[in-house]
Amino acid sequence: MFEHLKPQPADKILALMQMYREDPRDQKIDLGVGVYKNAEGVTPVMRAVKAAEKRILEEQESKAYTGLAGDPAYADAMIGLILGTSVPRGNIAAVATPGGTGACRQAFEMIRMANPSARVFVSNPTWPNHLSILNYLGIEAVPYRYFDGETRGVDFDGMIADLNTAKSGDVVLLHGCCHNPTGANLNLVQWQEVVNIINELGLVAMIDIAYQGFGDGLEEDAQATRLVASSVKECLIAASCSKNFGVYRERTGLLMAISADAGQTALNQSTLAFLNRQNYSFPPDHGARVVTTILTDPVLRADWEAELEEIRLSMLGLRQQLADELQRHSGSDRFGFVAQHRGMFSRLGAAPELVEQLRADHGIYMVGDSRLNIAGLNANTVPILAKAIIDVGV
Ligand code: PLP
Ligand code: TYF
Repeated sequence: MFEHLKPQPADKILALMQMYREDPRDQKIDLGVGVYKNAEGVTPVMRAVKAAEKRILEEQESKAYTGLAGDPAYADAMIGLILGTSVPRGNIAAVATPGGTGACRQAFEMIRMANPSARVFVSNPTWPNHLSILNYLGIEAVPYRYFDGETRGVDFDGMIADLNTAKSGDVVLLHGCCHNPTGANLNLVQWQEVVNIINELGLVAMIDIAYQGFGDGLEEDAQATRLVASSVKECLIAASCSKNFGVYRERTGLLMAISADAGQTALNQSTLAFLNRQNYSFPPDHGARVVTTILTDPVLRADWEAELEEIRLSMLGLRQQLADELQRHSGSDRFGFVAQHRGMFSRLGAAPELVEQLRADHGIYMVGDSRLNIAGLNANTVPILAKAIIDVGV
């Protein structure tokens, strides 16, 4: 049987991570995979996470199964964090999932179950896993214009024109904040226009939110998601705690299905539980329990929010420093977009040969589409990167 297997394409981001590890040079800089690193290059366990884990270790009395949806307290806490009070709780079905990837996967399966002919409109570019999972499930992905290669902002006219080609029942996948891989985001006026199209054409909104708190702040980063969730008829939200709680390997995510018709919620909830059961029965609990412990304890929550804010501000500081250095080296404002982008990533808009030259000649690793992870930098490496970017001729 196994001889019939064919090699599958590798994940380019994970392959780059491996290549970096194998590079013997001392001066190498890793701007690849989207993992937060502090100025010392360490991905720390957040203080509130450590404290919550200690408490769980001391107080947890059972590791018996939770439920197919995970612990309901986790869903409640996460719904509060992401949606606030923008949507009545009775309209929201929710299940814990293994990470944001698991939430995306379950969302796509639910879409296919409900409407096998639905297409999913995805930003061009988007997170590669969106495309590979859609492809694996046999769901048609339709790219909509998103990144403007000239301004390095959003090509909003192109986006609107492409979304207007969607048909009733199609799904529009949007990044709730901190777009991966570009760093370019819509403003709230533009989000409202997207909502109008979704409602006019009878589309289904799907939001992937993996970086809440990494852009403009916890509340600010949730605004677009709240706007969409409270204004459309049907909406899926795939959320990840990997980044904002730093619990990457614990696999902690949540999938919500929101319906303006509260009567639909019970069926949505049982469908999500069914999908969990088909794929892995019970979702992972440890990370979810840590997150619930933090969000429901005022002291831990305040400490988590403070540390998250430090992380956010450190990335903003690095963005500004990089933009300033690039301005100095290039004598122009053409890299100003680096300070405008939000989240972990910026897409430089450099040709693949130049990205390769940065790796080969300077030991600087960024993803082939010229996405760089801002958190991979520190105050000492920013000038090195800026000089290298100008030297190779970006
Ligand atoms: N969605 C986006 C856009 C991402 O960048 C990520 C990456 O971490 C995820 C979802 C899912 O992350 P995880 O499965 O590690 O929670
Ligand atoms: O885009 C990133 O770098 C993160 C991490 O298969 C990631 O989202 C990358 C690839 C992958 C899973 C997660």
